[in-house]
Amino acid sequence: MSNELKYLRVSNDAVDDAAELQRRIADDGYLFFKRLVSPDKLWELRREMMSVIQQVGWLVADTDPMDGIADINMRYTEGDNEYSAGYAEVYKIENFHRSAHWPEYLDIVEKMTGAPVMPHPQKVARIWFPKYTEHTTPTHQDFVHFQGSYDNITCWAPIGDCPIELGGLAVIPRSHKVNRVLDHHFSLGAGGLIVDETAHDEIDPVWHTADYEAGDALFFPALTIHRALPNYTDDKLRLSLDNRYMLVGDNIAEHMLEPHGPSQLSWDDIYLHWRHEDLKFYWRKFDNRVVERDMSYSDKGFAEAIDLARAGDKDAIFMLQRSIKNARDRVNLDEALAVLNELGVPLE
Ligand SMILES: O=C(O)CCC(=O)C(=O)O
Ligand SMILES: [Fe+2]
Repeated sequence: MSNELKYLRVSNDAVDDAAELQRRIADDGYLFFKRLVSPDKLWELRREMMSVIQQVGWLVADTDPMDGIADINMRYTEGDNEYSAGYAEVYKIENFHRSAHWPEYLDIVEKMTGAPVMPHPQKVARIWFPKYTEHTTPTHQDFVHFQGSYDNITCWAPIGDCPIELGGLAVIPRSHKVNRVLDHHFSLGAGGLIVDETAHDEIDPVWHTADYEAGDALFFPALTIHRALPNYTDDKLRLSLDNRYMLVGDNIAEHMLEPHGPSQLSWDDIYLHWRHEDLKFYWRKFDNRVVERDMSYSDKGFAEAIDLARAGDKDAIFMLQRSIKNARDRVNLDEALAVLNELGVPLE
């Protein structure tokens, strides 16, 4: 592993010791387990998801879908309509949603929080193309995206093996101790918001990650600073889960009751061909407090992008072009168009 990256501490020795897990997550701001889930369950999920990914044309035809060999002419990401078209097919897979409810994940989140928990309705899969590194998920705290409560726990898990070069997740241990949401700024990467981890004296910006294997899982609360590593492989897709868990009865932001935005689907679209009923609208049985989504983080990012684009920043111009081309970020679309016209840059 390179000098800048250290290995995550493995907590398998404490899986049955709730008090110790609570101490470690409070101190380190994360918990990492090897093979928390039987790898076979992940391989099976991978087969199902990668087969759909091949059907939508993102894998090289006639290769084994398990190898995840990407057609690199098809590099798309969140925010592109082409990404949404493929992601929607993956997002309909019942077992993908069910995986967030696997008892292995739920039990350990209950132990580390010491309370009854449930998965957020919104599940997230990431399908990451190789050599598309400028779109890599930048350094951030999850609260700006998922909101609701600082007590939410994210679970990041590769669907298959994910060695460092495939671009897994990295965290800064103890960074949650800042105990507040830091200033995030415009970024081209997924989520669109970045924080400068070096700008805060309280944070020692040492990044920790792993050569992840199928079944491994990394958990962290909503204020822990993290990012994805770039996918430097020549031709491999990175496929992973990042799901969120909440304390039953806690606050949940309204958008987390909806399917993940890039899927562009409604729950009825998603449920159309499901074989079981138990997970359909399961959250309605729980008495959680729904709170309004706070748009200030993304609004600020967009306003910064407008200013940066005016100053000629290529990433910001690209983002504005993309939001016009995909014409669904209705927010501020007119402003984006005006800036590009002003600059005389083409819309694509
Ligand atoms: O997998 C990624 O690229 C981003 C994941 C992430 O930020 C998360 O799990 O919260
Ligand atoms: Fe995140």
